[in-house]
Amino acid sequence: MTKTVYVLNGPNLNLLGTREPQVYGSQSLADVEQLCAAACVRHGLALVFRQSNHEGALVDWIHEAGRLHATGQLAGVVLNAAAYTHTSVALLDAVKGTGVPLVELHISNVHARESFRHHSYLAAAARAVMCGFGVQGYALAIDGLAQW
Ligand code: CA2
Repeated sequence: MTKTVYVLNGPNLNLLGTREPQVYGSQSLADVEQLCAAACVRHGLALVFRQSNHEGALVDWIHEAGRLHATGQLAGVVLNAAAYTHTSVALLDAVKGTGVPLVELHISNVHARESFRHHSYLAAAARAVMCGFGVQGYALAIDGLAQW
């Protein structure tokens, strides 16, 4: 049975490649989706790739992934919750409530940036945390969860 990877992206990541290239690089979110698709092909996984600027949409998609997890059809969730990483108890509760195996991902090294980016509500519920590899981190995260 083919398992599915959910790659979920939070607020403002639709702007990727348009501004702040020194922090986030110059590739667009569509380019990131291609990186993820290629990684999934390598591992024989199906891909669901989404972005939203709305916290509740991200919660709903974690629940959706949780239903696949309950039936053994989920490989894992790669979540770049963007700014919600640093604010959202709702996303933490969604991950805990569904039990989805989570990779928390950041394009930049959040620990080398402003102190408000150093704390993550999600890290406590994540199976792995990755940051600082640029957009290539998405493919590395899929490579990692494919071994779970
Ligand atoms: O490094 C990351 O991936 C972040 O999750 C990105 C978030 C930031 O709030 C986190 O602290 C770290 C910001 C995403 C906004 O992305 C933009 C990309 C290009 C232009 C403007 C925003």
